Amino acid sequence: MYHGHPGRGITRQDVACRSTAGWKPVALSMAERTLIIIKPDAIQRHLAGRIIERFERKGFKLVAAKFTQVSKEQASQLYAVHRDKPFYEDLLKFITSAPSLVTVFEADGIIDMARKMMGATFGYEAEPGTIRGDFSCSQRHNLVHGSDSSESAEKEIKLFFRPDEVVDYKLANAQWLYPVRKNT
Ligand code: RTP
Ligand code: MG
Repeated sequence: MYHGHPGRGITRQDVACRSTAGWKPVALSMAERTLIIIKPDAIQRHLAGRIIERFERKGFKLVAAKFTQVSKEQASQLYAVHRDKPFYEDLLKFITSAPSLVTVFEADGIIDMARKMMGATFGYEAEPGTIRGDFSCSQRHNLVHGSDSSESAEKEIKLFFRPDEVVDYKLANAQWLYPVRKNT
């Protein structure tokens, strides 16, 4: 029986199964994934390492990374939902203007956790303690992108990575990072 994040389907790496001995963890290979882009402003401001460090420290598992300049085609698909917004053209110009570090991280419930860690969209509104709140005052130059739903994550990861570029491996310390969540 699954005891992961509510409403997300079977996505976590460690799930609980009932046996005669009670609940015990069982390994599953597909935890939730998200596309995190360390945007051009973060690279230019030498903040990539500090941003990655926050996600690593939280316990997210890095499963893919690519240092690349986002193409117009990739950007238009990434931000397709904003096609009709007044800031769309400038947003595309910014995200394609210089290299980004495109990554995929994995953890149960990662999409919500990563968005919280990133903070509100505009740097000047983001709470201190969040990435944008600590390092950005800007509306557009907000350092980091994170998928906003599992459907978006699936599409966005495919925009940047072939399936064999997302690496499936075992984290040696998973048992310390991801204790089984039980029904409360
Ligand atoms: P992202 O997609 O980059 O992770 O950011 P987000 O979900 O927090 O924000 P979203 O609403 O998806 O907006 C995408 C990017 O567009 C720029 N933006 N400019 N009114 C404006 O000028 C405006 N609104 C949004 C930001 O760079 C934002 O990250
Ligand atoms: Mg967005």
